[in-house]
Amino acid sequence: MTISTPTRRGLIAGTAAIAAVLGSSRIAFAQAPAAAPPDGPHRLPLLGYGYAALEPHIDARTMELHSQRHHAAQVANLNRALQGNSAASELPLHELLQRWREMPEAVRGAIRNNAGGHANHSMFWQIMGPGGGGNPPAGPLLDAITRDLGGFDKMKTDFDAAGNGLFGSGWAFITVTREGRLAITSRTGQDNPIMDGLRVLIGNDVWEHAYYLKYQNNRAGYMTAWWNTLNWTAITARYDAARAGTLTV
Ligand code: MN3
Repeated sequence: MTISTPTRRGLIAGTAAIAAVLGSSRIAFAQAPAAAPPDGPHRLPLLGYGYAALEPHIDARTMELHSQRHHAAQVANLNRALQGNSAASELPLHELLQRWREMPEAVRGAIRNNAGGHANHSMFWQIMGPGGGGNPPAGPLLDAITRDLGGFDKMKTDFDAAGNGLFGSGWAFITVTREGRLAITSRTGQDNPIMDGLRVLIGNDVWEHAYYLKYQNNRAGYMTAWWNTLNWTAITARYDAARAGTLTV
């Protein structure tokens, strides 16, 4: 069946909203290309904006595939890995990440990769949005960027260097402490600083699936353009939550 993108997007958003009310993951994925996941505690979050909202910096097709195929598969695989493990299933995602090394050996790798990917992508969708880049940080967050990262421009340069310096797939991050201190770091695969007891302010996905359709092998070009997608209102809320001790993933 061929239907227009806006219609299909509406169906996905609508069914996901119904599923949120009914608590059924099967309904959430009924119209999505990804296979229906096994029942489990984790759900694919809604983007909160359309697939085309971040153009021209990130194209609509990439956003659709990235969220509805790549992220959806990680949620499904995480739920599958947690089947039969009621204790781990009850853990909030950030606690599961902090304790992945304690998981049964048979599912430890799957939990590490898919819980990491679920957290990373959930953060990633949240910190981007339409009209990004036009409302730069101010107040305590800007003060912290100046104090800890040498200012806004140096932050961008050093963050992009961290992402461009990764061999293969991974993420660049800015971590934030309970005291509001910031630091730039990176991880390979779907690992993240939450696994080390830290919290993430922002992160950029430098797996090729995040940029290859539009940028091909030009990771640096993608990373430069990505700053134009950031929703600094959402990021400031994350900063405030980190200092209040309520930031999770
Ligand atoms: Mn990704």
